Amino acid sequence: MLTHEQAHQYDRDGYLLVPDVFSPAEVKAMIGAVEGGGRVAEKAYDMADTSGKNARLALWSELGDDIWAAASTHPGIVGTARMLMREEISFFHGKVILKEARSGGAWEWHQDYGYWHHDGFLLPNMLSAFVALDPSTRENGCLQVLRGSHRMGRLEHGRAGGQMGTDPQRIAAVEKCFERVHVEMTPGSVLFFHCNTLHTSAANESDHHRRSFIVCYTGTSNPQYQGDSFKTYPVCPTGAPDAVSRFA
Ligand SMILES: O=C(O)CCC(=O)C(=O)O
Repeated sequence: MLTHEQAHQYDRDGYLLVPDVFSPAEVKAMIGAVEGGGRVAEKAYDMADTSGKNARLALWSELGDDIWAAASTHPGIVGTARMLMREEISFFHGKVILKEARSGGAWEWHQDYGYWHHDGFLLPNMLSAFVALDPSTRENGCLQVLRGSHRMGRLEHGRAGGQMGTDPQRIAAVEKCFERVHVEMTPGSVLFFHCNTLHTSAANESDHHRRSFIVCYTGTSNPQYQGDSFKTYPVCPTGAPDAVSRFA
């Protein structure tokens, strides 16, 4: 159950870290699914950072019917996301980020709404839930956020390697005004962050993988403009609390 203080923190900071949403057994099952093929193997591709290293990810837009669907509908995530967004929510997409030991590339500074605005979403009432599958540390390239930066609204994004990033000059100025936080996470914890929160992560130079599952939601009332019509999304179902471990 989310406290009033946690909701306030999210509104103020643009992110909220919730420990131990998933048990060690559930994390082990998700790691098994990363290593065992299935959706992750089918969908994985590289995304070059500005140094030419590759951030690797597998992304899908269908909720599906596997361990990732169970994780995306986990009551600890869906219930919290719904309360943080103050409305009914819909599943937008899920992705596994494979930042592998010694090879995983960086993510350039960006806002998720920098991408999703171009997908036609009219409102920045969207959120990501980042689930740590390995310990996520400074050494292996944990997520970094600028605390409170969501309050600036959407910034312009341009090409940054194979990614989209915010203008480096603008970021240099913004960084002087907002605290940079390295979000170190234990496996099973979840970082909820607003779609306009600026975030980045460094390449993984360490000997330890940094893998994560990120599930993204949009407010069900958020219109997505597509050509001359609007796409609507069904309300995200809430699954059974133990659904993830059933895939172990
Ligand atoms: O996993 C990371 O380090 C960053 C991923 C990210 O920013 C994204 O998928 O938008």
